[in-house]
Amino acid sequence: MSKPAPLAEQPQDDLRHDWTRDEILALFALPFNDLLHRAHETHRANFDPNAVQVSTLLSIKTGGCPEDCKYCSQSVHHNTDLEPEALLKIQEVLDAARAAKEAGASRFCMGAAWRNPRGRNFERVLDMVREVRELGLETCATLGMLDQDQAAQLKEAGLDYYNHNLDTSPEFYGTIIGTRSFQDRLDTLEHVRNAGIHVCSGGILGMGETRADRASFLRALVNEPRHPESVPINQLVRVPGTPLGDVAELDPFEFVRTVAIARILMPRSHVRLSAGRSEMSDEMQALCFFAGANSIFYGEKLLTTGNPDTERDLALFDRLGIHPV
Ligand code: SAM
Ligand code: DTB
Ligand code: SF4
Repeated sequence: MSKPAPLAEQPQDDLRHDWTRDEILALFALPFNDLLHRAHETHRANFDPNAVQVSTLLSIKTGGCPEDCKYCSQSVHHNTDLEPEALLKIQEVLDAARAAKEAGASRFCMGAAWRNPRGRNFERVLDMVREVRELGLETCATLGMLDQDQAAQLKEAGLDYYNHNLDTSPEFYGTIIGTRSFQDRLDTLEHVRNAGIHVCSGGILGMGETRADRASFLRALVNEPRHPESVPINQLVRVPGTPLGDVAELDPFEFVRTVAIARILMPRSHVRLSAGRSEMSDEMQALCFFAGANSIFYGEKLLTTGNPDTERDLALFDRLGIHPV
């Protein structure tokens, strides 16, 4: 039997890329049970409903970032307690990748607090990608903006996924980030797609955006030329010292609704229940899995903030009959 085409090349001709914001708002307006039922049916039709993909994150270069993203602990524009660190050595990254594999992760995601990668540091990241892949892990990186040539070099090194989030709606974007535009982000995603790397792109909920913004954010994702293969939905981690450090909490049901609608709009994408799980109850996470979330970040740390202990996650999987993949 011939090998199936890589995900990033599989046809999406049967999937919609022409959603309007009003159609998406109509999904938000459905009674909660009706919405969850529809999302779960979509989920079941496309995935094993009891399988959750697990990736482990490592911050390979921490803090000192010139960008001004208002949510971020790593921006030089904010006064957080974070100690900046230079780019890690390859050996340090490999040790962490081996440990992640032993703990059960199938993908290893390397994050750097850069506007964009450059020079020798980029060469070192290419080596990291090559060597992490040799350990038998899928590779993912999030390094900021990429040009076409950099995306091609990452593909050549064996990068499977590139994470670059739209973060929020085009309308709300400017209140959150001033140093790079929404279009810059779309351009990077185009370079990643052109290079044949799987796209991981999503955003953050709970930054003070409206429901209309959440609808418009999902619309921007789904109306891209291809649905991203992976869609991280982060709940804002409110970091003291950032401009969003004490923004009001989002209604948890609104978060679950957004996950459900991401599942309906992008039926074959992995929807990742990303940052913010430490603040979520087990019951809320279970609702998100029912609504169609089927991947998580696994391991005690995200990039600079906490994530549930692996024991808690494994116990939750066990209680729910979920198996990690
Ligand atoms: N510097 C690169 C960039 O921004 O493209 C890569 C790393 S950046 C930390 C990756 C993503 O993490 C951001 O786009 C944002 O969506 C998410 N993120 C960062 N800080 C967060 C926070 N406090 N709460 C939730 N998500 C956050
Ligand atoms: C994504 O969407 N979420 C991850 C990953 N992509 C790189 C990062 C979450 C960061 C949360 C805040 C922190 O730990 O610094
Ligand atoms: Fe820098 Fe990324 Fe944080 Fe923005 S989200 S400040 S680009 S590390």
